[in-house]
Amino acid sequence: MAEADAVVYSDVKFIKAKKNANGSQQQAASDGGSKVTLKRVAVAVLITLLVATVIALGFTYHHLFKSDYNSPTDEDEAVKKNLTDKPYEMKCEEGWEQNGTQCYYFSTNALTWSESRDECRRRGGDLVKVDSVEEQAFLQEKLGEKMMYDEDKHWIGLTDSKTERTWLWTDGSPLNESLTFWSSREPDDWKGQNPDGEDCVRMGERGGSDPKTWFDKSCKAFHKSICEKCVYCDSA
Ligand SMILES: *[C@@H]1O[C@H](CO)[C@@H](O)[C@H](O)[C@H]1NC(C)=O
Ligand SMILES: *[C@@H]1O[C@H](CO)[C@@H](O)[C@H](O)[C@H]1NC(C)=O
Ligand SMILES: *[C@@H]1O[C@H](CO)[C@@H](O)[C@H](O)[C@H]1NC(C)=O
Ligand SMILES: [Ca+2]
Ligand SMILES: [Ca+2]
Repeated sequence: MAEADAVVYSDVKFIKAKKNANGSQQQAASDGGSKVTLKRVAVAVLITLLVATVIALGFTYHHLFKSDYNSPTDEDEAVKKNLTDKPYEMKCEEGWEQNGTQCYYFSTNALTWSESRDECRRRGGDLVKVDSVEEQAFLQEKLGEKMMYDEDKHWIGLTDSKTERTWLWTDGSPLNESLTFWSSREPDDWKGQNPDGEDCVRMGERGGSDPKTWFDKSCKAFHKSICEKCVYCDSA
C-alpha cells in the first residue's frame, strides 16, 4: 500500500518535471512508465550496494576485532571455565587433594617419621604443618574416611626430637600453644615402646569428627603420613 502510493507520487512528480522541461505531456506520459522503472531499478541497485558495503564493512571490522582482541578473550574464557569446571585438576597434581591454597598427599606407605618426611620432600612438599582450625578439621575429616583401623594414624610435620617438650614444625617454627590438637593425656612421651620416648606426632581418629587427634609417638614407628604443598608457592 505505501509502495503503491510512493509510485503514484513519483509518477506525478516525474510527469510534472518532464512537462516543464520540454512542454510535451504526451512524450512524458509515454516515456514515464519505463523511466520510473529505471529509476526504481537504480534505487534498488544503490540500496543493494549500500547494504553490501555495510555487510562488507561489518565483516572486515568483525574480522579485525576478532583477530586483535577476541582470541585472547576466548582463551581467557576457556581458562576461566576450566578453573570453575575442574578447580582441582587445574591446581593440585594428580593424587593430591586440595583445601584452599594447599595440596595434600595422603601417603599409603607405612614408614618412620624421617623416611616419611624424605618421601614428602621427594614429592615436592613436606610433612603437613597445621596452621589453622580449618586445616586441622579438613585433615581429620579426610583421615576419618581414609583410616582403615584405629592405629592407622598418619605422621604430621611436628617433632620435639631436638629439645624435649619444644615442639617444632619442619619449617623450624615453634608450635603455637593456642593452636594445638592433642588428644586427651597427650603428649605423654611414653617410653614403653622405645626408651627414647615419643618425639614425633601422628594424628587421626577413624570415623571421628573431634579435631583433637594428635598423639606423640616413637619416631621409629611405621606410619602413613600427610604431605603438604602450597599450590601458589615454589616450595612447601
Ligand atoms: C584445561 O585443563 C586441562 C587439565 O585439567 C589442561 O590440559 C588444558 O590445557 C586446560 N585448558 C585451558 C584452555 O587452560
Ligand atoms: C577446607 O576444609 C574445610 C573442612 O573440611 C572446609 O570447611 C572448607 O570449606 C575447605 N575449604 C576449601 C576452600 O575447600
Ligand atoms: C596462635 O594461634 C592463635 C589462634 O589461631 C592466633 O590468634 C595467633 O595469632 C597465633 N600466634 C602466632 C604467633 O602465630
Ligand atoms: Ca599447613
Ligand atoms: Ca604419646
